[in-house]
Amino acid sequence: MPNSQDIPAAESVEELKLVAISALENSSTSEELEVWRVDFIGRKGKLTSLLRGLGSLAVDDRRVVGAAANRLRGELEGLFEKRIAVVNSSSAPLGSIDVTLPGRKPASGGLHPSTQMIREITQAFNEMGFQTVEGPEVELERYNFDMLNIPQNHPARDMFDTFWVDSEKDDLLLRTHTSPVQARVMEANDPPIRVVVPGKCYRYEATDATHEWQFNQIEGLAVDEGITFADLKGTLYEFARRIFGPSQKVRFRCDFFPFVEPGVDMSIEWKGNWLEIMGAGMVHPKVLENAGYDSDKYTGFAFGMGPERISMLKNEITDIRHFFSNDLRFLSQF
Ligand code: FA5
Repeated sequence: MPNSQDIPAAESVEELKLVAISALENSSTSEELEVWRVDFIGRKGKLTSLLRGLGSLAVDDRRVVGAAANRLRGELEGLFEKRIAVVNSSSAPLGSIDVTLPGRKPASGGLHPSTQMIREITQAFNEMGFQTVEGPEVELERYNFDMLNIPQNHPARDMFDTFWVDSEKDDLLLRTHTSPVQARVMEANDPPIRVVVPGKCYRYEATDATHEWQFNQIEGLAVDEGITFADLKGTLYEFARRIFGPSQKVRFRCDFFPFVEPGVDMSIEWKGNWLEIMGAGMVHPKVLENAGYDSDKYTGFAFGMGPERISMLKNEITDIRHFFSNDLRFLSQF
C-alpha cells in the first residue's frame, strides 16, 4: 500500500505542472532539456510515477486525477517540443550574447535621387556666385501668377489645371513652378541678386513617363545693372558643361513665358538628339516693376529646370514616376 504522501490527488497534478514548467523554462541547452525530459515525462519520470499511484485511489477519484494527469502529459510534451525548437534555433546560449559572431554592417540610408541631383545642380550655381534660397510650396495666387505677368485668362489659372487650396482670406494654391520665388526675392531685396531656388511644384497632370503631378524645379534669377542675354547664355553654357561634361553642346531656341522677354528654351545634345532641359529668358520689365525695381536701370535673366528630368537623362531612367513611388529596388541604386 502506498502511504498517504504517495497518493496522487488532483492538487499533486497541479503542483507537478508548476514544478515541471518552471524547470523547463530554466533549461537552456539540449543537455539540460534531455535531463528535464527524462525527469518529468520519461518512462521512469515523475508523471509516470504519479499515474502509477492512481490504482490506490477510489474509482471516482481515479477517473478525475487520471484525466488531469493525461492532459498534463500532452501539455508538457507540447511545451517540451517548443522549447527544443527555441534552443536549437539559437546558436548562442539563451540569455547571453555570442561575442564570436562576425560583425555585420548596419543598413545605411542615402539621399533621395532627386535630392542628389538638386544638390549637384545648386552646387554648380553656388560655385558661380548664386545663393540657394527657398520659398513656400503653398503659395498666393498673386506670386504664382499676377506678379509674374501671367494674365487672369491664362489656362493655368483654370480650376482644373492647378491644385487650389480652400481658403476664405486669400487665393491659395500649390505652386505650379518655382518662379514665384523670383517675385518674393525681388520684393524683399535690392539688386544685385543671384539666387537658385530648388523646391517642389504641383500640377494637375495626367501622369505619364515624363510628367508627374508632383516634381521638383530649380529656378535661377540674376538681376543687376547691365545684365545681358550674353550673361544668360554664358552662365547656362557653363552649367551644362559642369553637369554633363566639358564638351557638352547646347542650343537656345525662342520660346514664350509671360515673365520673360525674350524667352528661350535650352536643349542639350544627348546621344544624337537635342533634348530640351529648361525654360529661360530675360526678366520681363513688368516683372521687375511689379517688384518695385526701375526697369530702365536694372535687367536680369531667369531660368527654370526639372532636376528629375535631368537625372533621367544622366542615369538612363525611363519613367519619372519611379522617383516618387518609394520602391527600394529603384532608390537603392543611387
Ligand atoms: C516653367 O515652369 C517656367 N517657370 C520655367 C522658367 C523659369 C522659364 C524662368 C523662364 C524663366 P515649364 O513649364 O516648361 O516652365 O517647366 C520647366 C521644367 O520643369 C521643365 O523643363 C521640366 O523639366 C519640368 N517640368 C514641368 N512640368 C513637369 C511635370 N509635370 N513633371 C516633371 N517635370 C516637369
